[in-house]
Amino acid sequence: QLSPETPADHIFRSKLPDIPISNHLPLHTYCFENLPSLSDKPCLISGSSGKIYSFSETHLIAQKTAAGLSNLGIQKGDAIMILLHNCAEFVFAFMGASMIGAVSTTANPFYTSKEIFKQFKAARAKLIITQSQYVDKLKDTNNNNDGDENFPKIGEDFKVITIDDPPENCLDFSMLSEANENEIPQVTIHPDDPVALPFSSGTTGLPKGVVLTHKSLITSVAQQVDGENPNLYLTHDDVVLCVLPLFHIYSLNSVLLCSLRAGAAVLLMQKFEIGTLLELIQRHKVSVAAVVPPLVVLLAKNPVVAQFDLSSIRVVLSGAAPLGKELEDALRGRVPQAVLGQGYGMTEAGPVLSMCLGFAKQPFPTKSGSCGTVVRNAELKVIDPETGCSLGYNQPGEICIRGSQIMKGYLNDGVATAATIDVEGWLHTGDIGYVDEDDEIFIVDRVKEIIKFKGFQVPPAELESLLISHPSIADAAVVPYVLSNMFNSWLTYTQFFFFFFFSFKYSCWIFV
Ligand code: 4UU
Repeated sequence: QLSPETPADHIFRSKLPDIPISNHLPLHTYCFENLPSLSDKPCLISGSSGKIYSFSETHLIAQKTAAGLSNLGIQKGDAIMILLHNCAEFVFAFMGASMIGAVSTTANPFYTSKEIFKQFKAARAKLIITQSQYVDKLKDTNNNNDGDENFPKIGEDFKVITIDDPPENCLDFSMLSEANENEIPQVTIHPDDPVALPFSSGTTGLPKGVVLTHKSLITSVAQQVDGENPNLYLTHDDVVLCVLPLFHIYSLNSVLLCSLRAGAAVLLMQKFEIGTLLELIQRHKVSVAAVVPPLVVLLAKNPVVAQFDLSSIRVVLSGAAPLGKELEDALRGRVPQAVLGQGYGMTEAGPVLSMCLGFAKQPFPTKSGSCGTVVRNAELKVIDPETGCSLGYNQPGEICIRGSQIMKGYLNDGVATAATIDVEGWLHTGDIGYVDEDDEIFIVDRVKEIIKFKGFQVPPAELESLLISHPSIADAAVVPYVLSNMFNSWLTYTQFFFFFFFSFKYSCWIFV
């Protein structure tokens, strides 16, 4: 509903018609809705071991994991932390938690002890699922946490489960995956209950918990893969590359959840190595590759790529950072048979705002450099950052999105939520872009603080607070500075000016 002050809002919509979305269901029920017709089809393929889990096996182990989590005392509304690289156990844990109405907060296993516990405490998590090699970071040793007396202790204050041989006081993942699936407690899940809690700093400040509900994630997945003409057409015969980390919402949503829903197989790669990646693409005939621009650089420019057969790839989806036309053209030379395009996402937006319509079942022509068209069942507007007035075609301004897919809000942070989602339900992205006359979105700049490195968020506020905790540092400002492609885009031009501005103001430079 429009308020009287904004009668002339120019709202952009998808070229695809709206569809009915089953967002009254719990996420796991929605994702496995087509299980009867998929049962023996490959669902998860482990890149390292070659082990294949069918859809029915994946569903059953997720159910067992749900029962196992419940046996360990995890109840509806509780949070668990998944601190894993891509592996089948990640999927069992995430879906298992959903089945008992619990929430998964996902984190990078490479985080420092401090980073992990900041998120762990903010999420009030009760349990961590990880690998034995990271357990040392979960102990109060090596002054990890400045001698904090309230530092939580493994086994006493929280449980640690490892997917390999458990160290002292930790439990083996088989405690979960071999539990009796008939012991899953009966829970009623409301569409507005949280299911995922990724952390993001959004447009400003430190990382905050982003509350994504069953409804938001189902809506986002449906916007991509449901309907007679899905925006991202995935079939039962597709093998989707999962090299981007599942702890980030891009891979969790657009790779894992979309593939589960659409009945495509997911090829899980635990860690990135170019030779192994190419070998796996060739061996498993990967047909859909979700990537980020630094990976596009490798695929487009690394000479080793020419030695592999990549002819199975029919779709390359790039997202999380800008992809220049030159790079896209260079990649086209390597995979001439594939449709290349972008998705544009933001954790808080559920995350997908727009997706290339060249990926649709009945595709539309698209331009390189575009981030796609706004997803269906959603509204997008571009506003003048000064006046807040909505702008028409080809006029750059702040991109805002509205729809059932966006986050419920930041965890326990009403102020930050109100600064991001306005009273009319518009989520303000902090990205500057425009929509051209063919409804394609182009991002040209950012008005938010966040720096992105290899598609990952680097919140300047976090580095600044770390710097000023040093007794000899009075104040600090962290700005991005990309030497190699400084003159390639308007984005980096702006960064360049910022860099000079701060260089004069402060005498200490941090390069990100
Ligand atoms: C220019 O990066 C993400 C999510 C990305 C995503 C998800 C599902 C991409 C495709 C997909 O299918 O989330 P965050 O929260 O880590 O970072 C959000 C920010 C955006 O606000 C924007 O500044 O990352 C930037 N960004 C992009 N920038 C994301 N995608 C793009 C893009 N081009 N394609």
